Amino acid sequence: MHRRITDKLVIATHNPGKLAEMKELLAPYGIEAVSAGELGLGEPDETGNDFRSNAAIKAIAAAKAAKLPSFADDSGIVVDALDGAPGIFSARWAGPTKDFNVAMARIERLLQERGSTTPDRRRAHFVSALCVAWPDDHLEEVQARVDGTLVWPPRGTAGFGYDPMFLPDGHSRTFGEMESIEKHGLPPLGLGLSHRARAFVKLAEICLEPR
Ligand code: ITT
Repeated sequence: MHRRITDKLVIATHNPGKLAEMKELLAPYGIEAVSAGELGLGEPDETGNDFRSNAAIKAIAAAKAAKLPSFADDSGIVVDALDGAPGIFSARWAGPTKDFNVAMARIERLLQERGSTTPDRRRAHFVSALCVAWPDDHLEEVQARVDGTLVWPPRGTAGFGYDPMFLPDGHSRTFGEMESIEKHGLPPLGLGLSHRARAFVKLAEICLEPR
């Protein structure tokens, strides 16, 4: 049985870009949200082998610490020509200073080394695994992806992480060139564009009611 989110929710992320998007996605549902940072919660080690298990690790740790239902996202970019890298290590490729210009340049260097210069050899997708965990161990889990092509040089200053390099299929502007509302691509603009918005639509279907 799925469980509805009815009361206060902890957003279990320390990434400000994600936090902003997760708050925007929740806004129409009238759920009071507080971030892990505001509650002073620590960051658990992400020891899982896939996005789904890392999202669960983060949501469960926050639910236990805050004694409240907690909402986590584990996400990343999967590059076909790099055998799926950086994948679950997407945050780590930015190093301790979280410099995504460095991480994007590393992807580009590796693509050049492999001769991946044409769009068909620069395919990638973002993945978002979302997990809501309750203190009594109940979990709700969903996952979604968005496919696209990697461009160089990066374009745009909106968004976060790898957004300036990612051109979603069917669009002429990168995520870095889109306002967050366009990146979400939710009605009336569409039925969900970004990996996170698409996963959120699935979560909303099973756990949320519009107010
Ligand atoms: P939390 O674990 O605290 O949520 P994090 O940044 O460490 O924050 P992840 O382990 O899930 O989160 O790493 C995901 C990385 O993938 C993130 O740091 C971004 O660089 C990248 N990423 C995920 N979603 C993205 C998006 O919508 N746009 C651009 N980059 C994204």
